[in-house]
Amino acid sequence: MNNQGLESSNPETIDRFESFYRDMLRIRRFEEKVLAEFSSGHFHGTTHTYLGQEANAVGVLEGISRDDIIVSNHRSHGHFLAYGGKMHDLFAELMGRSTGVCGGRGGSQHLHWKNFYSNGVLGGTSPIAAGMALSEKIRKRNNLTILFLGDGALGEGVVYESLNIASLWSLPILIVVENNHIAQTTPIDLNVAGDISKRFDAFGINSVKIDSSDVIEINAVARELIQRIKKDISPYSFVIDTHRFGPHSKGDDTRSEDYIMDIRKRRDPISIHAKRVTSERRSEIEKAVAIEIEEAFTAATADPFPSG
Ligand SMILES: Cc1ncc(C[n+]2csc(CCOP(=O)(O)OP(=O)(O)O)c2C)c(N)n1
Ligand SMILES: [Mg+2]
Repeated sequence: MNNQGLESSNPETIDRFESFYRDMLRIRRFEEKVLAEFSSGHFHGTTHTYLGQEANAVGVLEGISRDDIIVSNHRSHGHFLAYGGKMHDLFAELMGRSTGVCGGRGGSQHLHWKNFYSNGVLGGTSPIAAGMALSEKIRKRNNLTILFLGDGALGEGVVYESLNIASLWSLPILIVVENNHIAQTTPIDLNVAGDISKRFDAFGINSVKIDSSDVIEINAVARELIQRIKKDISPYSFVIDTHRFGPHSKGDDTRSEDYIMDIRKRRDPISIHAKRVTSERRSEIEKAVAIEIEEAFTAATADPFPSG
C-alpha cells in the first residue's frame, strides 16, 4: 500500500489525493442517503447503488477529456457523479422532479447530461457506445467513448456483435468491465464461463485486468489506456475485479453477512485511500460532503414535478 500522500509535501499530489478521497466519499454518502431515504417515499422507481465500486468510476473518469463520451448502465450514479454531474440534479431525477437530470422522466437508470448517457438494458449499451465511437472516429475528433459493463452483461449476445465491430473498425472505445462477481443474485461461477479477458482476446482487443479497489492503481491503468486509445485509435478493455457492498437494488441481497463484512473490511476503496489523506483533511471533507448531501436532498424535495 502506497502512503505517498502523507509523506509527500508536493501540493499537487496532496490536492490530487484529496480530490480522489472527496470524489469517492461524495458517491458513498450519496448512495447511502438514497438507500436510507427510499422507504421515506421520496424516490420513485428503483435504484442500484455503487457502494464499494467508487474507485472504478473515480479512477477511470479522472483521466478523460471534456468531450469524451461515457456510456453507463443501470448502476449509473457513481459514474454520473464522477463525471461531474450535480448531486441535486440526480436526487431530483430520482424524485421525478422537473429539475432532475432528465426533467424527472429518466429516473435512476436513464440519465443524459452533456456527453454522459446511461441505459438500463443490459448489454444494449454496447452497440450504442460502438456507434458513438464510430461517429467520433469518422469526424476525426479524437474523443474516446468509455463503456461501463457489469459481469452479468457479458451474457448478452449483442456485446459480442459490438466487440466484433469495434475491433474490425478500430473504434476508439474503452470497455470497462466492473466484475463485482455477481449479477443481481447470480454469482459469477454460475454465469460467466472461462476468463473474461480471453473473451476480448478472441476479438483481437487488448485487455488489461486488475484486481484492486485502490483508486490510484485503477487510475494509473485507465490513464495509460486512454492515452493509448487516443494514439492508436483502437479499442481496449479494462477488466476490474471489484466488490458490491450493497444489495443489487434496494434490499435484495442473497450473500451472507460474513461475506459482506469481509469484503467491506478488505476492499473498501475509501479506507484503502484514506491513508494518503491527513485525518484533519478527511474530517473537513467529510463535513463538507455531509452538508452538500443535505442541501442537495432538501432542495430537490422542494422542486416541482413536471407538468403535463
Ligand atoms: C436485457 C436485460 N435483462 C435483464 C435485466 C435485469 N437486470 C438488471 S441489472 C441485472 C444484473 C446485472 O449484473 P451485472 O451486469 O453484473 O451488473 P451489476 O448489477 O453487478 O453492477 C439484471 C439481470 C436488464 N436490465 N436488462
Ligand atoms: Mg455484476
